[in-house]
Formats: sequence, structure tokens, C-alpha cells
Amino acid sequence: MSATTNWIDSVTMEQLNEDPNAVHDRLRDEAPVAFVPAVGLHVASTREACMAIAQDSENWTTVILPSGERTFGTGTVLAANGDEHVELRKMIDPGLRPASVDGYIDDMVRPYARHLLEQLDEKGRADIQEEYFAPVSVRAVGDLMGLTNVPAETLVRWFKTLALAFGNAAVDDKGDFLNLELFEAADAVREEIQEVVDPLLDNWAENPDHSLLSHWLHDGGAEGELQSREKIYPNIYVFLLGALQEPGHVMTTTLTALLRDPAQLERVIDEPALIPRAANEAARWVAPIWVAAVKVANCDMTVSGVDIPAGTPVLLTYGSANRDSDTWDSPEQFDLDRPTMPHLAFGAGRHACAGVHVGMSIVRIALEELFEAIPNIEADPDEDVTFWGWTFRGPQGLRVTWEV
Ligand code: V55
Repeated sequence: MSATTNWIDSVTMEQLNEDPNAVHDRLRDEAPVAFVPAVGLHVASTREACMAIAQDSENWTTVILPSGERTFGTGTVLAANGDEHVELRKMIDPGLRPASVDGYIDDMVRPYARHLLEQLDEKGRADIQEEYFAPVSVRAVGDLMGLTNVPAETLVRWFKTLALAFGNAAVDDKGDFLNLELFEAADAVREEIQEVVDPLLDNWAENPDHSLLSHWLHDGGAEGELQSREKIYPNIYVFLLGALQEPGHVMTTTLTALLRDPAQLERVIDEPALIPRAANEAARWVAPIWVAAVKVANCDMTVSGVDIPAGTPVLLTYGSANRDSDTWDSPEQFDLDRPTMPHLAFGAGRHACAGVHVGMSIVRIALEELFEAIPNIEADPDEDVTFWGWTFRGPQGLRVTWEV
């Protein structure tokens, strides 16, 4: 084994969760597609390699990260190809189209955001992620799905448990999963979800409404038939993880970046029209789904000069692609003034995120309301923000203070 690959063999899951950039800065330089034993898969880390694979669905079949499949089971849109994928996107996409989202999103997000901020206002300090961003994120998407009767704390617990299992990618030298208890916790949460959602589906079967899940049930199946629960449930789990967690993570990441650079924070507070730009740059800076997409080569392929035999699964590390210095100057810096250059936080190709508009609208509204209510927000000087995660990456809480 050559000296350049030795260091990759000793990369650990802990290292990737704590600081993936340290590993990936070097991977992009030395080995744009490389086998990483800690996760038992090949990893594509440059923007060029990720784009080449994501946009070539002729030569690459989409699969799901093995720990993701262990968590969600089979049948998710994440792992679908060809006609099956087209059918699932026909079920998922309509309620998320921009023209549709723009009609309902304000009423879905602003009143609850204001309610939480009124409760916080007099306190002068908060973990703004746990007390505001995560609840706004799960309440908005939960209500949209039709889970209006599920408390925000429950929805937060569900996404946290599912995320730890989905990201439980570490394998031993035989390729077997480690940390099985994280999968068992997710199994229990999936049962709990079915206990809550089964009666809701029973009701929607008789009494359709405007919720996403009611539409999945009535419009997602064959003409005149209800969509099967077998097709619905795996995709409910996908939503209950990513769609609930990621808007909140983008909010916290945006505010973290701004609090670290008061000049940029002041610009955004003075000019709220800059909020979408700030949130978009935050999604590039620390992609909330740092890595999850996996593609298998249908035939022998060469990507960025690396030969990849047919049948090889390759993990696309979009969080790493977003820090590729071939595309961005000083990619480790959060910079409102970057030229708009599409990043990969929402993926690319046929599997690109269906929720980009609704998700970023929720982020925008939550930040608009926060800066309107608490324009004098400051970082808590006693606390340092810790980012964690390789599959899903975000701040582990964000303590802030303000003068009341
Ligand atoms: C992804 C998206 C998800 C999820 C898990 O790869 C992985 C993307 C939108 O939800 O739950």
C-alpha cells in the first residue's frame, strides 16, 4: 500500500463526525475518489467528481447509505431509480412546488415563530437552536405533513433518533455495522411513528384534507386507488428525519456564522432582504446533509482520473464538494458577497432535493422573525458552538444573549 493511502486507512468515524473538513481537505487534494475503510465505501470528495457522478444516471444507479437503509428500510425515494423514482417524485413533489409553497408558508410559520419569540423575549438568553430554531422547523414541516397533533418535542426526538441511526455508518474490518443500539433506538421510534400515523391515515382515507400525507394517500397511488402504506411509510421516515431537521440546522448554522462576524450580522439585520443569501451561503459553508447520497457504477468508470470497477458504491460527499477551492476562494470562510455559484447542499441531478424551496422559505421566515424581535442578539461569550456530524452536520446548540 502506498504512503498516500495509509493515512486514509486510519481515518475513524469519530474523526469524520468531529471535523470532516480536516480529512476531506486532504482527500480532495490527494484522492478525489478513495476507499475509506472506516465506512467500508468509496468516497468522492471533489466538486468535479460529485457532479460527474450525480448528473450521470445512465451509468450510475442510486442506492442509499447502508446505515440509512438499516434505519428506514427499503422503498424510500432516496434509493429509487427509473420509473419507480418518477412515481415517487410524482407523489412527493406537488405540495412542495414553489407556487404552491408561497401560498401557504407564511401562515404556517410566522404565527408559531412569533409565539415562541414572545415567550423568549423577556428571558434575555436562550439556546436558540433548542428553544426556537428546531421547534419552528419541526412545527412547520410537521403541520405541512398533517401531524398537527404531534408535539414539537416528540418530532424533535424522532429526528434526533433517526439521524443518529442513519449516520451510524461505521463498520468493522469485516464490513459489519458497529453501535447496533443506535439502530435499535430507531426501530423503536419507527414503531412509535406508525402508532401515531396509522390512525391519521385511517382518517384521511375517509376524510381527505390539504395535508401532504393526505395527498400522498389519495393522489400518490394508481388511478382511483389509495397509495399503499408500504410505499408511504419509508418516505414518511425520510421526511421525519431530513425535512424536519435540516431547516433548523441551516438556521443555526446561518446565525452561528453571522455571530462570528458582527459586520456581516449587522448588514443582515439592517437589510433583511440579505437573509436568503446568508442562509444559502450557510448551506454551502456547512452542508446540513454533509454526505448521504450513494451511487453504484453500472460499468467500469473513470472519474477524475480514478478507475472505478463496475458494481462499486461511491458516496458523494457534498459537504466536501462545497469547500472545493477549485470553485470557491477561501471556502472555509462564510462570505455574503460570494458570486452565486450553485453549491451541492441540495444535491444535483434527478435526486436533487424536492424540499429546497419550502425548506429555505422556512429558514428565511424564522430568521426574519428572530431579527425583527431580537435585533440586538449576541453570542453567549461563555459558550463555544460545536459542530458535529458527518452524514448530518450542524451546531450542537447555540447559546445567545440579548439585553431586555
Ligand atoms: C437525505 C434526505 C433526507 C433524509 C435522509 O440524502 C437523507 C438525503 C429529506 O430527508 O431523511
